[in-house]
Amino acid sequence: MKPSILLCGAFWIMVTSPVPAQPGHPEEFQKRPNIILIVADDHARQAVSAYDSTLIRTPSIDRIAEEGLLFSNAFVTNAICGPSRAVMLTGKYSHKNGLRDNRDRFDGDQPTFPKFLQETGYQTMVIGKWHLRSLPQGFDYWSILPGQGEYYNPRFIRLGDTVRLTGYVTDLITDVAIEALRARDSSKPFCLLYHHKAPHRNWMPNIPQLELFNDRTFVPPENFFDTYATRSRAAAEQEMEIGQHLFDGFDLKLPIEYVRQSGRDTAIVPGWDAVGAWAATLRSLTDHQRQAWERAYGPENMAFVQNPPEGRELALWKYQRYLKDYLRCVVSLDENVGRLLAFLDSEGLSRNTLVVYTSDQGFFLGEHGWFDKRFMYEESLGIPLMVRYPVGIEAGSKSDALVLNLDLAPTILQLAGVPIPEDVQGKSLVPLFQAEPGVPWRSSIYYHYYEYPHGWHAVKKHNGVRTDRYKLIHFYDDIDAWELYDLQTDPHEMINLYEDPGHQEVVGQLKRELQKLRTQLGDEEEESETK
Ligand SMILES: [Ca+2]
Repeated sequence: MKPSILLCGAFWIMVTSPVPAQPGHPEEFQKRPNIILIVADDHARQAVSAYDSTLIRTPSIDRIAEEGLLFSNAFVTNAICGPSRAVMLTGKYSHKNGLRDNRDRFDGDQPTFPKFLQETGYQTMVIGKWHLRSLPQGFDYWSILPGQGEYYNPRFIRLGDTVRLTGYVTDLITDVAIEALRARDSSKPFCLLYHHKAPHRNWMPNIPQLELFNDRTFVPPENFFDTYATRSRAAAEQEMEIGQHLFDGFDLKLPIEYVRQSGRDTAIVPGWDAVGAWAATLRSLTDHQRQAWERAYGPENMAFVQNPPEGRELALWKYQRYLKDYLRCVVSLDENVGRLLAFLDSEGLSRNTLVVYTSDQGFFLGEHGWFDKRFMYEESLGIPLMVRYPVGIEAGSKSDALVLNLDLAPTILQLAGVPIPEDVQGKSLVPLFQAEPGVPWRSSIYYHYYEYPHGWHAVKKHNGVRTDRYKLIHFYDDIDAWELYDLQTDPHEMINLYEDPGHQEVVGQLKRELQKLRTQLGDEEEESETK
């Protein structure tokens, strides 16, 4: 065990915090903090105004950063849903926690941070998205969405019993979370995993947001019509283009009769009944909900059906519909985060509660022409990450350290005063809570994506390394291709420099770094899988 992690969190805060102790409240420095881990699903940094206010304002989420610490270089180790959640729970890479892709089932018998907290006196709860196939372990209370969950009138599995609630999923997850906090055992610190479905596909907004942005036309990213020149065929061979791979019904909400007649949706993902899924979703709405939807989408849908755009115009039409629905879901998410923060204020809990906001990965909002995630490119690799902990973090702090979702478990354990097990691969972020220069930190991150050829969107297996300036990616399996990007001169990753004579030294350094990380982290399986 490393010496630094023997320090209990509360003690560490007492000895190193530059935040002065509040007169009359010395006891709060002795307390174990409450913990709330907010995880959105597929929430891109481009849609969090603390990072970028071009598309949208997210005042409640931003509040966490304004009153705490914003990480500008936070990433995932494997940009896909279930695997990222498993990484957060265990502090271990996918090859160690066993959940490499969404097909795998999480082995709930393994150690997780909620289990350690529960064993050491925390009241532990998980509410909302879970998506790990096995049921939660290590929680005193849980109420989770089955699988991907539903936006309207969703089912929850509450301590093993399935119940269906009427309403909108983001509101309901918040209602259940606040209810659970009200009913908590206040003699114990609590740890709440507050996990949203939004803004995951199929981006169904809540009724109050259905017509939001109707008067706006969003400007697509400059590389929306990317031709994938200079890159390996991995980029060109994906199946996640807004222009081609969104379902007309399930994703774009075009009328079901039109979708049935065109027959296009049935060919996009063979074996998945996209039309049936959309019809079932519409049937699950109440009369009131269906009428609101008809009012909101009806006129624009009618105009589309009467005169369908083609070619580039069609791709741009899809981009507007996709992005607006995505952002509408984010607005509701932001409002509900605001509700939870207001509840903490009203209960006097804000000061001694660590609040973390993040997403299970980033997302493409039209960059390279795409939706979805998976690639090691910046938009899906990067995540929003901000932490608020007034006892130990000065408001308005910022960090550009290379941090990972892998680091959340050890961070939470340290703050809770629980020794971090030696086999945890993440690093506690607590040393970064104080804006002191010279904190020893990692200079590169390691990434590995596995879901190919099974699974959706045809993104090839790849691993890679990213430093503060460069990124080297190796696509393997039915391909053997390398890509190198200079993020300083090419932040949108359009120019693959792998073959560039001027970059061979960098290539060599990064290959050595990649090999070093794979050895250190015990991830040597790639060769045996390469065909
Ligand atoms: Ca996700």
